[in-house]
Amino acid sequence: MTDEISLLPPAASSVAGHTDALFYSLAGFSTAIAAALALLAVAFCIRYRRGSRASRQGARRHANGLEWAWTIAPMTVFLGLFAWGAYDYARLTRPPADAVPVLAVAKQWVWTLQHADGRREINELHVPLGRPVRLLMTSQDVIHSFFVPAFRIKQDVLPGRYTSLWFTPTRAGTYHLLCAEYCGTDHAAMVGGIVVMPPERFAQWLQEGDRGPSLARLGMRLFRDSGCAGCHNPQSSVHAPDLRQLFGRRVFMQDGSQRVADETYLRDSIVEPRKDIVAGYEPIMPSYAGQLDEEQIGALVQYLRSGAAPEESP
Ligand code: HEC
Ligand SMILES: [Cu+2]
Repeated sequence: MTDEISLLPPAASSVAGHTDALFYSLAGFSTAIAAALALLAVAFCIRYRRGSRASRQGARRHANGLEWAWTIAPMTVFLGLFAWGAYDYARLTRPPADAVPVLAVAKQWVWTLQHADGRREINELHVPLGRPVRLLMTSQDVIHSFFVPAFRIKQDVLPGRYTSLWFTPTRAGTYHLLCAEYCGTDHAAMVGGIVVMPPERFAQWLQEGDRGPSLARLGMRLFRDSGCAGCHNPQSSVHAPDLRQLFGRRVFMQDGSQRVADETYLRDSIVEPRKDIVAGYEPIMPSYAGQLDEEQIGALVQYLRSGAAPEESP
């Protein structure tokens, strides 16, 4: 990292430049308008102070043109800034399809990060340079917030649901990972690092160290061992939906509503099966709340997301 003095930390992600441009523009316009108003106020105070000789002749009570101009001009500028911000924000919510998935579980006061291929990390996340990474995040206790200043990204991490965040790192190096939501006594110590490495080094790094089974594979085992397969296998005699290719599809509920089978929907189906009953089925699925931890639920979700192939692949 640089030791030069600067207003913001280094810009190390693909969105950082856009965010900075917006920030500086907003700061620039606000400063310009505040300065103009202050200058005018001071100038008029001096020019028309009591006892000054400045002419008061011909003062108009109302200037329509001026009123319109100073209402519409700033409104246009600030609506423009709003549109610009909304455009950037929308881009932040749409991860590229080829993003590398990582499961992040926050708890007081650590970050647990799990790569799809099974490598697990605490308070540190290794990522490949130039490749988009998508975090699927949840909390085991209170609200936390995943904040990487150098990437200009921040997202709350909530118990009981998934939020996500994506970024493409554009500079190798190590960057601060902070929790940006006061989450208890050791909140200030809930810090870590994002290590951005060239893709070849990253591939090598993934092979090293202790690795568990991949998330999808762990999910597949849980699917078998927790009894899901007993009902959901296509061969099962229980009348339960086939979960293969469910991910991303539109699902019809008994009450006539529709849901898209995204990660949060899958999570809800496992933890609160009574919340949304799929049309045409009996509400016989037991809740797994309290029986599976967030990592296990994350693994099941990853398995269902990957298409829920019943065979164990190597
Ligand atoms: C006793 C049988 C049974 C077991 C065990 C069971 N389910 Fe279900 N599941 C069902 C039925 C029936 C439905 C459809 C009714 C509903 O929505 O609750 C369902 C619905 C679902 C849905 C929503 C499906 C859709 O088409 O939208 C998902 C996802 C799901 N289950 C996953 C799981 C997972 C994962 C497990 C294991 C942790 C599991 N189920 C265990 C019977 C079961
Ligand atoms: Cu926290």
